[in-house]
Amino acid sequence: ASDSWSYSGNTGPSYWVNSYATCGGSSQTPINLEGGEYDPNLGNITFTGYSAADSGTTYILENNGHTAKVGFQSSTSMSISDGGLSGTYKVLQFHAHWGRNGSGEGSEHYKDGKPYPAEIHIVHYRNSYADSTAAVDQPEGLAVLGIFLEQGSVENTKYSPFINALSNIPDSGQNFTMSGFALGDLLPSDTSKYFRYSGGLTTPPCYESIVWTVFNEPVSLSMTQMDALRTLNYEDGSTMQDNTRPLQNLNGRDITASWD
Ligand code: 1SD
Ligand code: ZN
Repeated sequence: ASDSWSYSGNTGPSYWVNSYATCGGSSQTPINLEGGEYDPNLGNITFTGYSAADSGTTYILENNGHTAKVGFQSSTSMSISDGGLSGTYKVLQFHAHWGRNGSGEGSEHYKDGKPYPAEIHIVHYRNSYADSTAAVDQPEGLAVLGIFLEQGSVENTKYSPFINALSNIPDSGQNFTMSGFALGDLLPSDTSKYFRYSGGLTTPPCYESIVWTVFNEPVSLSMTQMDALRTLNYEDGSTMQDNTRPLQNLNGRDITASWD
């Protein structure tokens, strides 16, 4: 990627605000998720088209210099609704953030003051907009699902299509057309328990346009699967890791929870 921002040095997170003023806003992401107040209006999210591969779109895996991302064409039928969302949101892409090993920090959100070693983001845009570009800077234009990853002792075969394809995109700018798989395979088994708050993109230009949902239950990957993320390289050839923005201030925002 030829973007001028990165995760370290003089183009790192503390400098983003110089080129992207919104990164200095008061509703930024990520945050520590703690003390969420039960909101009975946050019922189960409805996942449409998540349970099988979508034959109407292509799954394009890309090393964009900041993350490993799987992008979908606008023809996808995959979407989410309900769960307190005001409308239907179509899937755009998913990607990951991770640290330097499988046991330490690496997630963007924290839970109760603690990070997980990695985090998946499934990005959706509101279907009342013509496309994701129109939605990306609008209030509630995007809805992102955050999934904490932890390291366990067994291979998670549901994640294998994504993890095993990473070997095709070691370097920035590379992409690879994957076989389809069920997006629902990325979700934790219990999707009824989640946190909700208003925030933004964790990357420049940091638009405050995201309805954030972060699931309480993490998903477990094996050490080998976690390590596969670190076989990718940044544009300068160094190992892609610690692609996480530091915690941002809550500034009085409400964090709500879907469960008691
Ligand atoms: O980092 C992603 C960025 O790549 C883009 O997908 C953006 C939405 O357009 O979202 C951020 S994030 O907040 O999901 N990390
Ligand atoms: Zn992200």
